[in-house]
Amino acid sequence: MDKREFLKLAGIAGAAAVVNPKGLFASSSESAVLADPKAPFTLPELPYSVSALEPSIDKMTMEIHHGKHHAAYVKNLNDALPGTAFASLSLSEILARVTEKDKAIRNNAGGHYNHSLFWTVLGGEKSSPSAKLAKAIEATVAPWEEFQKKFNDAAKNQFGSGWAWLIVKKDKTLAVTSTPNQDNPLMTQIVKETGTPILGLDVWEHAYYLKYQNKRPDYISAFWNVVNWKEVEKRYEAAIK
Ligand code: MN3
Repeated sequence: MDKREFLKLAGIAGAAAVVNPKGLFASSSESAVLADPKAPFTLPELPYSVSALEPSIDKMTMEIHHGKHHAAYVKNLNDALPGTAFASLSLSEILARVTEKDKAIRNNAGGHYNHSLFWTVLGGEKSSPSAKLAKAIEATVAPWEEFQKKFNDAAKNQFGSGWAWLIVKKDKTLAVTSTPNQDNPLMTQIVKETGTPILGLDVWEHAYYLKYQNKRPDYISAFWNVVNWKEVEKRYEAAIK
């Protein structure tokens, strides 16, 4: 990144920090996925400063991951949509209808959705979910520690690039899954285990390599320090309605 781009990113981060000194959530970013936008898609602002997740997730990774990688998915999605049957659909409708043939839209709509969700489920302090969600996890997935191990294994064992998820299935029970690349559990034409994701972890190397290099398990453990359970609970409530 050149100096001007860096300053621009730093400026955005600075502005976010002023509005949100404690890393609390700005409603614009929070609603990026829940509001289910239509094209042209825009890069949601981070709901906290780029350094808010230090030391678990470092500032430079956040700058590049959000300002470059996520921005590229948004641009490429907007470029791929015109003239296709997906052009007038909302983001979740695109995910529900996309097939393996629609490569550019599959990858970039997935990339946009996944990262929009990811930023909002981060930014918390080391904590645990509310009694209601904790109970649901225990009842339908496993006791807490076993659930965490399952999620960690899903993240560790996702070969190459992809995501680990906690999803709410059609029958309202929860499940831990993973998807390759930028696939998402809402892609019902592509993914086997489908549902509404309420927590996701990006295990692409771009998400952790600057700080953790080849040590994906260390990044996965650090992730639990910054999960924003309030947001996960909000998504859970919306999914079981
Ligand atoms: Mn990523």
